[in-house]
Amino acid sequence: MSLLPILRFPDPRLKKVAARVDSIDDSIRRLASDMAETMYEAPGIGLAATQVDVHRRVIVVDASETKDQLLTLVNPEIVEMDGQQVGEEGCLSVPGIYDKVERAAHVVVRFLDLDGESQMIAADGLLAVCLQHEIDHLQGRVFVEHLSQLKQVRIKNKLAKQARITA
Ligand code: GNR
Ligand code: NI
Repeated sequence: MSLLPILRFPDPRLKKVAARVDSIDDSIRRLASDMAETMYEAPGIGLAATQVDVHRRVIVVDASETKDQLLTLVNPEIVEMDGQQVGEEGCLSVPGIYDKVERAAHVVVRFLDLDGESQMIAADGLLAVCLQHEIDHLQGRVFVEHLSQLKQVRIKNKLAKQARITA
């Protein structure tokens, strides 16, 4: 078990498109376990492999109050989406920044579990938001890219200033 360092926006590595996993081996299981540990420690409700600079299609999520509903999804794919919801989002790669993003209200996601079995999950509310947010990361998209260009410039300036203060 180890904590993994999380890339910070606008690191260009956050733009990489992750490759699908074709065999679930011990390296994928170790990655998933380290990602879960990193997510809980942060703390966050989801984490995509992209954020820890591993460009494979693996995400972990736990949007439960009790933090005991870990889901590990390999090769997640949205197979159904409908409705809309707008919620305040944050991201471990964009610390201290929160803004409203429009997402589908309901999604059905197909994925492989760590035994390589095909599974489906239907989600709405925060879990649906989180799944869309994480699957975006695997495509190289960070939530701030859903915001206006002006807001993105302000966010980059704010993060650059924070980085100077903490340096
Ligand atoms: O911890 C997180 N909280 C969150 C809140 C609202 C919408 C999405 C998220 S995901 C985020 C963790 C993260 O950055 N995952 O990529
Ligand atoms: Ni994120």
